[in-house]
Amino acid sequence: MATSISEPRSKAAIRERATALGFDTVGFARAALPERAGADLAAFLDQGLHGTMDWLARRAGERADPRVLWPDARSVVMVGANYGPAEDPLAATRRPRQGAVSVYAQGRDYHDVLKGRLKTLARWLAASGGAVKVFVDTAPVMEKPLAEAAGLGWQGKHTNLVSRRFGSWLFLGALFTSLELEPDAPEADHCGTCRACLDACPTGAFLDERRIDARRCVSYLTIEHKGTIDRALRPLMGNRVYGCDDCLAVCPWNKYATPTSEPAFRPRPGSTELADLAALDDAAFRARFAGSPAKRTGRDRFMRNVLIAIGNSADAGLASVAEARLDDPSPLVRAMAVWALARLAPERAWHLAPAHASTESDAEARAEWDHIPTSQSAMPK
Ligand code: B12
Ligand code: SF4
Ligand code: SF4
Repeated sequence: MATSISEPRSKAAIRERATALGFDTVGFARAALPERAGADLAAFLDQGLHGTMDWLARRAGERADPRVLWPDARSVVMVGANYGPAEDPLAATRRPRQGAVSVYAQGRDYHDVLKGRLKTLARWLAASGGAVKVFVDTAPVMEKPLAEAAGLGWQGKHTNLVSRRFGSWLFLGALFTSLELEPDAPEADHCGTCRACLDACPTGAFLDERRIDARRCVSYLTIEHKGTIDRALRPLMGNRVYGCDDCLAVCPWNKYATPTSEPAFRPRPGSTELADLAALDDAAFRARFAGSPAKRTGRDRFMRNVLIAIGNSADAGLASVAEARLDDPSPLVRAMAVWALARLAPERAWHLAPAHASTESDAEARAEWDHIPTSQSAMPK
């Protein structure tokens, strides 16, 4: 049943409390989405643009309507946390001997940081009546259209929320409540004729304005996708080993952004040299990325990404690093090591192919060996 708001849980008090907890922007929306959001989600899923992210399809009804997810919900408090980088993220994509880790994954896991704060806010709110639930990223909630409705920003042509104050760099979180709170005015679209983000995508993942084919997005490929990566896409990924920021980084609204003041979101120390990353075994990977979003892929998928970056480095000095992974316990890693070696030192790969191909037990890793020409004259010069 809906509850009426009474002091001290006014919007001003909620905003003040959320700000004191470290959120940089706060807005209010009804617990409802424009019909378009559900229709767009259905079209996205019908066209298979979500790839293997079956979890997006599984609870689409709840995603498209907050009241299906939680019938008591009346209002949504949307919060944003600024994770603005101190350095242009594109600079990292121009250092081929290093792996570029996207800005959101360089610090502590934002899920933990935001959820902890939202839970504190929720306890405070619930203490004087009204039920509450909090969500960050992983629940079936469409956070971007809700944030747009709450006035935090608008969904730019790259589909992410853009803020006039923080540019592309806001993490989003949602607090659903049974309280009736006056919604804020939605933010208008300020993209105009700009299309910088659409043109910046290294893999051509945008079908149109605000329509993304996630299967081509480097963020999906490096984080969500489990197996080997399409041969045609590998060269386009450059040195991006975890996520991608290109479409976010080129947005002109970033000129108003400021580096985050939250220590948890600042880059953690640790080498990003590809040679060092490629040397991580399971235990070293866990130690290096404990508490970071990057731990999500696990060592083998991360190593797949590192080997693709090595293959794209055009640095023959890294060929021995790829060769050292040819006998890795993970077939996925072995497969990408073959690809990387063949890109950097085709002759060496050709010499090793007969022995390895005949003993390789994994079909996908063997298929990578099979791509190496059998005749030396067919080798690239
Ligand atoms: C699935 C997902 C992904 C997938 C799919 C991306 C996507 N755009 O959907 C992948 C793995 C590729 C991904 C990548 C990234 N993600 Co992500 N992701 C999500 C997640 C879990 C769900 C998003 C979703 O519902 N997608 C479904 C599709 C249908 O939604 P959509 O693209 O927004 O589609 C809308 C538009 O098409 C839109 N639309 C709006 N106006 C108009 C107008 C017209 C004319 C049309 C045609 C359509 C249209 O309608 C649809 C619904 O509103 C959210 C968290 C959450 N629970 O919301 C985080 C989230 C969106 N991701 C986030 C981030 C940070 C990223 C990355 C930047 C990470 C990185 N650096 O690598 C990249 C950015 C890639 C990109 N350009 O989108 C943040 C974004 C914060 C923000 N400021 O917007 C979120 C909100 C997580 C969080 N809590 O902070 N992500
Ligand atoms: S995150 Fe990178 S790959 Fe994905 S849509 Fe944006 S620019 Fe393209
Ligand atoms: S880069 Fe341009 S088109 Fe893309 S979100 Fe920013 S303002 Fe909009």
